[in-house]
Amino acid sequence: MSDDKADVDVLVIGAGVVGIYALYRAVEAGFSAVTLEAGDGVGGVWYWNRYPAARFDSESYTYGYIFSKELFDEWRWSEEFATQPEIESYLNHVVDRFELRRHIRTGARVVSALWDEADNVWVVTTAQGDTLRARWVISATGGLSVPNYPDIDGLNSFQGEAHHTGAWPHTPLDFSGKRVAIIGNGPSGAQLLPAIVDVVEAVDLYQRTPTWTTPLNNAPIEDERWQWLSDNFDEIATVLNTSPSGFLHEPAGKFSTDDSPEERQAFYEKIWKSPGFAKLTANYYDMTTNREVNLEFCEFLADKIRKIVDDPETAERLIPKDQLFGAKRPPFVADYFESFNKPSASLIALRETPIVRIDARGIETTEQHRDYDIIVYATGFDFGTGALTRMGVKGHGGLDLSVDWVDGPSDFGGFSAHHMPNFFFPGGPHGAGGGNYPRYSQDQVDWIMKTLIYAREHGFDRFEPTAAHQETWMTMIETLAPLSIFSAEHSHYYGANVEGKARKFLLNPGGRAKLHEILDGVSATHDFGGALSSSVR
Ligand code: NA7
Repeated sequence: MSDDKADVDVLVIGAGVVGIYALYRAVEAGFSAVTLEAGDGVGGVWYWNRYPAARFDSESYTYGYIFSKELFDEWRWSEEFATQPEIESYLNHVVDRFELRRHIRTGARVVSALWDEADNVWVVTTAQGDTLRARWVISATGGLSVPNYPDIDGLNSFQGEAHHTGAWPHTPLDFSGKRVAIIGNGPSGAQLLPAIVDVVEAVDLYQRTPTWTTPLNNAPIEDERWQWLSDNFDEIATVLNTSPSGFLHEPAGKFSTDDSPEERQAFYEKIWKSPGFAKLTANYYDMTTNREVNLEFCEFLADKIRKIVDDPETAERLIPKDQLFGAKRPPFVADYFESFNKPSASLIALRETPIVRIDARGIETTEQHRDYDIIVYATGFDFGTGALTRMGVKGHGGLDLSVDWVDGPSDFGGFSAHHMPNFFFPGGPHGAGGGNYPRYSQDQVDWIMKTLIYAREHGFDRFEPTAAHQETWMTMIETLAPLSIFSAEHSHYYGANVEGKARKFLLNPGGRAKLHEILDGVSATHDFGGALSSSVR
């Protein structure tokens, strides 16, 4: 019992990468803490996304936690980019290693969170009807946690197996000899296709918008590499904690104009062979700001696709025609384009032949009907706001967060909102910048936890960003959003993939630098510019 009004000091919602970290920090700081997790196990996206070949495309040791050198040393990742089972094991290991499991209640989906003004607590209720009263709520419910299903006529009439990549069954699906449809070619669909193409009878990839998929360039982590990582932990942690991207990739250190046209082609070849996100973070400085340079790189990538894919018509359909590299979140996957050379794989270009309906047997496009045993929806998520607006959150005066955000989210720091006192949502809308998600969320959790500790020490029990704080933050977002590389308005970063969702930029275009600048400004005064107050009058 935290006090006579609250059952618990800190209530964390979600036991994914961010929630586990928030719980660890809360317990470490001496707060009483409970986590409510909807799934029957911990891991968040790494619990739900268990489709074949689901894996990191950030390097394992840069995505994993870096708050403990002991943890870093004792968990040896097998690959530069680990697969889902290994990641889920890792997160379970962390929970046990730091004795967090006793704080976590799984199978506890939050269905309402009501601010009780009189008692200065949140009253949080689960689907089972359990209620907890918490002084502070940290909703680590994830940016990519609510699956988005396409709005297709007859979707529920299919009689075969149908699964979303983000809500994959625990019993492994047997693809051998099956006729399979994959709808969607983002990172999830692109990972799945090469993993099943050799065992299925047939697999059709339904592509709406082509993507600039590039090779992941994964590798096992050999002893020597592991030793180097361990020996250099402090330097690595410093880079991950301070670099704009939260990655280790060595910057190119030059602009495109520093190289001749021939040198640029050689450089692009090197980039093609580099790991994961290095294609963005280690590319020319002006790759993300100079359209001509970006188009030149796109032409290089288009040539790669033409060389890889045997059928010229399929190759042309796979090449994005009006999309800069990085404007949509690019998949980094091995053997994606190569898969289309297998006799079992076909590409169905939905811009030419849209889906008309799904029926009991399969999918009908304007061109033909195809029968399937399995349909996979790799159609992404209700990004950023999906979980928060479905949780029945009501703040000051019963203000419903889903109503307040009907035109898109307004927030402060990507983790708090005016009218929602004592309610934090690290990793939420405007939380991530163009970089390594856990590193951004870690910054937010650290600031939240510092604030809670400060509040405890200085007699405050309320935190609510003022309207002015929120305006400063949102002005930054709106001013910089058009300059962001992720500014393709048709992407999920604008909410464009969800039918009826307001179009609003959902990342932090100012990155870590702006986040810290604005947070430091707020915490510079004793009461955080009026954000901190006491309910005791
Ligand atoms: P993404 O990246 O959002 O990709 C979803 C894919 O599904 C994308 O190709 C979409 O096409 C496609 N999609 C969505 N709705 C439809 C409909 N109605 N019809 C056809 N195709 C559709 O999700 P992922 O799961 O692949 O990746 C999510 C995150 O995981 C990613 O950001 C990384 O952080 C890792 P579109 O491009 O919208 O035309």
